[in-house]
Amino acid sequence: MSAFKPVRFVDVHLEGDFWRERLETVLTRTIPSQHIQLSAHGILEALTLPNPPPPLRFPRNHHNFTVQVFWDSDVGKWIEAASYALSHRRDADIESKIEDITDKLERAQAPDGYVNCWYLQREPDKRWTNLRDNHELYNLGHLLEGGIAYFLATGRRRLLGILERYVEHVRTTFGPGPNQKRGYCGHQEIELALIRLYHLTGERKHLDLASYFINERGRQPHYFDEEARRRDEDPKDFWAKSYEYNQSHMPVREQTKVVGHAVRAMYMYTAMADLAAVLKDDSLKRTLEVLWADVISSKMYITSGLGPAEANEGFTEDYDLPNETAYAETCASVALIFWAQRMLHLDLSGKYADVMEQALFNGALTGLARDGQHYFYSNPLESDGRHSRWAWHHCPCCTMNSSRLVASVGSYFLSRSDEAIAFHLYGGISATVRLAGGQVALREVSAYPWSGDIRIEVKPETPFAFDLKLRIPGWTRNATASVNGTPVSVEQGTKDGYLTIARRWQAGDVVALELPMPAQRIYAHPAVRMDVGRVALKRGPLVYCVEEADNPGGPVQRLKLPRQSTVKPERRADLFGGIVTLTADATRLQDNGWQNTLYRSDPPAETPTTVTALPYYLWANRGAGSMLVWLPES
Ligand code: FUB
Ligand code: ZN
Repeated sequence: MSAFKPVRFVDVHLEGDFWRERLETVLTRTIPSQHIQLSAHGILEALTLPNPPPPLRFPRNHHNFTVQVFWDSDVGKWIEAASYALSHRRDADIESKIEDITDKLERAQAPDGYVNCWYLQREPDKRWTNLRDNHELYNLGHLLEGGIAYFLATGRRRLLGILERYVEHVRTTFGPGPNQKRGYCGHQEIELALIRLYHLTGERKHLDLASYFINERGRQPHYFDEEARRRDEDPKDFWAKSYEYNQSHMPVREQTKVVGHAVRAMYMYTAMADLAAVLKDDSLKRTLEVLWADVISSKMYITSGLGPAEANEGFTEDYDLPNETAYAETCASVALIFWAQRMLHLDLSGKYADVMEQALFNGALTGLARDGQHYFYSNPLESDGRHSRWAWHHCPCCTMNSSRLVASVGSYFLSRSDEAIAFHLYGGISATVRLAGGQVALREVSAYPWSGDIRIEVKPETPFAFDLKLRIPGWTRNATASVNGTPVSVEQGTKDGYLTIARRWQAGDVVALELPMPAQRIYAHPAVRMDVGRVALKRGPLVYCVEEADNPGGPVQRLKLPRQSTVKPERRADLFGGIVTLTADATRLQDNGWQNTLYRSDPPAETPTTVTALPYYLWANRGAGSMLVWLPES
C-alpha cells in the first residue's frame, strides 16, 4: 500500500483562473443563496423544536417516507461547504449563521447526547427504530463532517463538541456488546465521517466505531430484517425488495459487484478505502479493487456519471447506460471523487486519478450552473431541450455536494508521504506541504484544463531530497518535462501514471511539464447499445457535448459527424469567460419533403455544416435547447 495522505484543504490555495472563478461564484453566490433556500424551505426552522411541530412540508409517500428525515444532513453539508469557504476568506456573517445553527443544535441535544431534530421533534419515542430508511446515522455523519470542517477553518470547537457528545451516545448504543444494537445505517456516511474524526483527534475509538459499522454490514441475522419485525412489519415488504439497494445484501468483503443506490455505494467504498489505508487491511483493499474494476469497466458513463436508473437512484445491469434518461446523480459523481482519492492513498496509480479528474470536470461540476444558484440533480447525456436547471429541489442533497466539493477542491490536487509529494490535478494552486525532511512551498501555474502547459515552482525551506511525482494523465501522449530547463525522460521516469523526479530540491527550482491535449474521438464498448455507431469528443479531461445554442437550425440529434472530419480546438474568449470549443465539418439531416410522411425508402437529405461542441459541464446555461454527447458517426 502506498503511504500517501491527503493535503488538508486549509493548506492549498486556488490561484488559477478556472477554479478561482468557480470558487468565487460558490463563495459569493452559492453558499449565501443556499442558506436562504434552507431557510425558505423550513430546513433551518426544523432545528428548533416547537411542540407541536408544524405540518410536514413533504407528506409521507406510499412507503411511509419523507425527505424531511434527513434535513439535518442538508444543514451539515451546508456548514461543511461554508467552512471550506471560510478557509479561503473569513466571513463574519457566515460564521454567525453557523453559530446560530450551533445554538439550535445545542438546545435540541438530549441529555444523553442524542441530537436528531426529526426524531426529537416528531417521534421522540421511536429513535433508532428504523435505521434502514430513516438516515439517523447519516445525518450525524454529515453534521460531523460539517463540525470538523468548521473547526479546521476557524478553530471554533463548540459545534464539534456537540457532535462528539452525540458520537459518544452512538458508541454506547451500537456495537456487539450484550446491551447494544447490532445495527448500522441504511445510508452509509457516518463511517467516513468517523474516520475524519479519527484523523482529527487521533482517538482510536472513532476508527473502531467506523470499522464496526463496515464489518457488521450484511451479516446474518440481518439487522434490517430484525428491526422490521420489531416494528411489526414484514421484512419482505421493504420497498426496494433487496438489500443490494443499500449494499447490505452480504458482508462487504464478499461483495464483488457494484449494486444498488449509487451514492450509498460510493460513500461506503470511500470509508472502506479509508479503513484499508489506516488499518493496512489487505482484504478490504482487494475487495475495493474488484469493485473498482467492476464499476469502471461496465457501469460508468463517459462523464463519470453513475447509476442510470431513477427507480433505485442507482445501478442496473452492466453496460446499461441510457443517455437521455440517465439518472447519474450529481452526488454520486462527487462521491466517486471521494472514493478515487482514497484509492490513490492505497495505490498511487493514474487509473484512480484519471477517474477522479474525469468525475470532477464532467460528472460533478455539471451539477452547478454558471450563476452558482441553479443545479442539476440528474445528469443526462442527451436532451430534447426539456431538461433545465432548477433553483432548489425537494431533496437538496446535490446542491451542497456541489458547493462543498468546489470549496474544497484544492484538497484533491496533492497528496504527500514522508518523502514525496504527488500532484494529481493541475490548474493553478499554491500549497505548503510538510515532509519528513522539512516544509515545501509549491506553486503550480497553468491554464488547465484549457492548456497542458504547466509550471511548478518548488521551494523547500532548506534544500533536501524528496520525490516529486507528477501525474501524466491517461489521455495524453508524448508528454515532456524538464527541471530548470534540463529535460527529464517522461517515458523512463513514469510508472503507473506518475512521473517521479527524485532530486535534492532547492528554492528556485522550476519544473516544466507539457501535456499535449489533442481533441480525441472516444467510442463505447459495443455492448453499450445506446452508443453503437456513435462517437463522443474529449479534450484533456473534458468531455464535450453539442448544444443547440452553438448549433442552431433544429435539434442537435440531426447532426452527424463524419469519421474523416478533423476535430479542431478553438479558443473562444466570447464564451463563458474564455473556453476551448471543438469544431468539425459535419452534416445535418433535413426534413424538407417529409411533410405528412413518417417513413419512406429514401433517406433524408443531408447538408454540410460545422458542428461546435462545448465542454459538457457548461451545458444548459443558456436557456432551453437540445444537447447530445454521443454523436452519430458517418
Ligand atoms: O437519501 C439521502 C440522499 O438523497 C441520497 O444520497 C440521494 O440519492 C437522495 O436520495
Ligand atoms: Zn444528490
